[in-house]
Amino acid sequence: MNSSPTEATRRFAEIVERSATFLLSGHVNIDGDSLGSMLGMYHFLRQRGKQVRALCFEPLAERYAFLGGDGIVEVFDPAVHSDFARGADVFMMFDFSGTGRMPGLWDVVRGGRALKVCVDHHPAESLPGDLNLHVASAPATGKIVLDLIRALGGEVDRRIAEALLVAIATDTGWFRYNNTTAQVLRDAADLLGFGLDAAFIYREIYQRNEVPLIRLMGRVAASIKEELDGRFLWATIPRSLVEELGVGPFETDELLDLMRSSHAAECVALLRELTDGGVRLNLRSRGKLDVSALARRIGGGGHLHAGGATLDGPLGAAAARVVAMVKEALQPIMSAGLAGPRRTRG
Ligand SMILES: [Mn+2]
Repeated sequence: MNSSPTEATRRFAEIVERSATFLLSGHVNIDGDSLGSMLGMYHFLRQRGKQVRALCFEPLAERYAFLGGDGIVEVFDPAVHSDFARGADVFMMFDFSGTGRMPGLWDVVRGGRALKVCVDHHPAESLPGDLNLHVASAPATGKIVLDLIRALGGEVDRRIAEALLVAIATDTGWFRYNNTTAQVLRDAADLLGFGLDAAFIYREIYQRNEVPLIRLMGRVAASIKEELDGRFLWATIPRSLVEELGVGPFETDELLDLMRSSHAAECVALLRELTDGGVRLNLRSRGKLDVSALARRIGGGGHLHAGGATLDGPLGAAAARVVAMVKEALQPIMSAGLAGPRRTRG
């Protein structure tokens, strides 16, 4: 937060008290945390009788349809939303601080009268808000929102609980990543207590694969390259393969998880050729290598353990650049004996 967390929370409470209209925004390619934290705040503000609109930048994925966000979250359209954006009392952004990740919207908001509030947990060198509710230690932006609602004496109801559980569960990899603390599980237990069905939510979000995508994962897995004795694994997803197999829109988290399941891999990289000829890079690390720092060097960002960036094509050249960069960063860590295959116990 900009000052102390309690001071920032107090300022937010004042802002909610005196403001009537709120515009909320997720980031482009919205994920479970950005959407869940935004919807949690939406329902809380509506409880308080505020006028609220929530925006994203593409139709919501089917995996999040059960959250009921479809009738609430609107796809940003300058012709429809610019007047509201310019006239709103408060603008809030969830789970990101880079103003480039809300195409077209920041230019409208910046020129308007709204007080800007950034709610985020990603490491950032500078924050764009007039108030920044920034908690880098939070496991998810949804956790920041949960604490705000609690601090402001809001009533968590089933819809808020479901939205915030999705935010926290997705950002912790369904409670498997190392941001899963005892407090995370206590919060999740509280939220589940509102009558949520964890197995149903898991199925809705994670078990929606079409067979062509499973085939794609097989083909990509078969093509994985090993560097530095398997400490670094990487693979590419050419557009031609996606077309050949007839794969619809998809996310790459499962493939990254599969690659990261290797016992020796300290870092994995997946490069996906986009329809516009660009290349989306996703990096994952076990923690010795800060992949968000690497991603920032090439115009991206992320966390210590997960980073991403969009590069210029062609795919082969982008891959060569990334492989060279990761090897150069990983080599000294390995030579220092800090990373290596974990020994079998006994
Ligand atoms: Mn997040």
